[in-house]
Amino acid sequence: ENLRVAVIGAGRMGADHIHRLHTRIHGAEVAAVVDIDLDRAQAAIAEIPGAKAYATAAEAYESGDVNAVLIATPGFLHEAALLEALERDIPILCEKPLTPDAASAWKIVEAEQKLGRQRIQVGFMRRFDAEYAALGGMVRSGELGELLMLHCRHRNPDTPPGFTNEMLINDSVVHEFDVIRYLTGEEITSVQVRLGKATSKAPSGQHDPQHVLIDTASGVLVDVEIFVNAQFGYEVATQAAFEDGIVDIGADAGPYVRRAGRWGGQVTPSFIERFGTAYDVEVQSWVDAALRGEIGGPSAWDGYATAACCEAGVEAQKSGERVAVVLNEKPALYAGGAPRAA
Ligand code: ISE
Repeated sequence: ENLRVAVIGAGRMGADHIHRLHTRIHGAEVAAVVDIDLDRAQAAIAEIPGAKAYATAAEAYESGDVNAVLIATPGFLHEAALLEALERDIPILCEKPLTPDAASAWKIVEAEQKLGRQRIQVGFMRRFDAEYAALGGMVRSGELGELLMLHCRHRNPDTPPGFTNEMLINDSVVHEFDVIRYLTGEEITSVQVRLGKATSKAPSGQHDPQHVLIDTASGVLVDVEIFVNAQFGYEVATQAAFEDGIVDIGADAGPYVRRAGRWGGQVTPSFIERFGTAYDVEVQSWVDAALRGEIGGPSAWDGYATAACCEAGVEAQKSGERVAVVLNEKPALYAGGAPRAA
């Protein structure tokens, strides 16, 4: 039978996933949307006959119409939503971060272990981006020799209301933490954050940009420019330095236009456009695996490991010191590692 999905959170990401599930994903349908703002919930399912809006997840689960859940609320609300979903023992796709810190993420890992099988896939969609997947293949094939360094640029035009200084790390750089683990196949061992001259375009409380220095277990040197009030548009790009070559991904694409004595093209406006196809591949991978009783991407362990990196990063923001990332023992449930994107 198809997945009948309850989408929790009808904000920008939830509404985009609802549209995706309804129009592009096969094997699943939107049965319910959950949001405390019922008007927003209703608006998100206006085009979906039969879908119902609820103020709480419990009501959606009790309706009997739901056999899977996509959690798209802000990260600080994920712990309660995940524990409630695990109680129902149904397939779960949880938008990143799993939770914002290591202790709460570990609670989720323990709860899933108690269930005895993996139900949680975490929404690190970059693993499903064609260029990141291809770069991962080059690392694994060894065709360019050993990977030595990664230079990451993560630029957002601006931030939504309530975006805190800590969220530069646990909501934005969290993607780099996961994709570094995915590309290298290793854990991250330390994080350092450098603060310099700040843009006047940042809302109060944010120090933007920041330069994040990251080491992996084998010593791959990573630097991340996180710049979330960059104004010009959205850019997520990575340059990988191997022993025998350099690989750049994330360059602007699209028509090169010459008109009225000028040339140019369009910069992607947001992650919705930059990673639209990656989200489609990610959600389809989740649905296909869930219909087999499996997960189709990053696991709760990946969510925990990145949460531990985020915690170290937030500490490093404050101290200016290089902070070690300390992980609990990886439970046997996750021994096989996250399935790799096709
Ligand atoms: C946002 O939540 C995302 O997931 C985007 O991919 C990322 O670029 C942005 O910085 C995050 O806040």
